[in-house]
Amino acid sequence: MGQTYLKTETRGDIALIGLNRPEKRNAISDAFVEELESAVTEAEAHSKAGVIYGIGPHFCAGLDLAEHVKKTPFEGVHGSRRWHRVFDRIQRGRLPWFSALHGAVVGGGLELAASTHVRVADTTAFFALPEGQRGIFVGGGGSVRAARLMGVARMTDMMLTGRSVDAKTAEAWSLVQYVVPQGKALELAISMAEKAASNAVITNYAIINALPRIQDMASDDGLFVESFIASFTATSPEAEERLNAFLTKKAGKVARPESES
Ligand code: 1HE
Repeated sequence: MGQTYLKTETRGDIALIGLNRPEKRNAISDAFVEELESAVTEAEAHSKAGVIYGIGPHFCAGLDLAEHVKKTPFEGVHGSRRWHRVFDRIQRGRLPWFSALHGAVVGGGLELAASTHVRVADTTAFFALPEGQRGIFVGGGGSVRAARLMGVARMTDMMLTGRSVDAKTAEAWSLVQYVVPQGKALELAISMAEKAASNAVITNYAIINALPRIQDMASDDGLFVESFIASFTATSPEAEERLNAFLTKKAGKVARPESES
């Protein structure tokens, strides 16, 4: 399939997906989200981790409002469910996804970022949920994912007041895990994706699929499920090989944090 809204490439084990509609600030239309789904499917077939980033001055301006004004209510439901399907494929699929964020990360752009597993913002990034001003609601999973990341009180504030928050605040709110100088987010996201790609595939799968589900369970249920996943991963041939590599001093030790070394 030819690419209209994305620029994709493979670098070793890493799939890079660039949102590539800069003239519309990477606003996401129906065709755009479908192209994203195809790119994720392709990445799952050939890569071990992925990075999503924005091309142009912003990461993503969210829903394509020009397309949205023309929708009937039922088309809107289908549209939202399509976003859910694609973003769920990212969050609970086969690959760990890293996002590199700069400029506007707003509305559906924030929902897309929230479906990735590790978010790296540069200092130009700003975060907002302008749905209140537009007379709409989040429809790309934000009420579940973004609310769980930052807490429902902060999300309620953002949606009611139109508050825009900077990268440092987003980090303090757990909306992003890293803040780096301007222009450095993609580099860090790629280097972390490379690290994740070197993990055991089964462990990565368990991390991205089990952790969010266990979060939704009662503690006792979560602990029970954890035991099965722990045993299933630890008894895999790959785990045996990796454990023996450590015991025979062929695998690296855990490093101290850089600031303390
Ligand atoms: C768009 C969109 C869009 C820009 N849909 N066309 N999202 C929003 O409410 C955010 C709306 N956008 C903005 O506030 C600003 O565009 C930005 C802060 C992101 C960037 O500002 P700037 O000065 O760099 O760009 P610009 O001049 O505002 O926009 C450039 C063009 O992109 C312009 O079109 P042009 O034909 O006049 O050149 C804009 O109209 C166009 N554009 N954003 C369509 N979003 C699943 S539910 C999710 C719900 C939501 O995502 S709600 C939030 C929607």
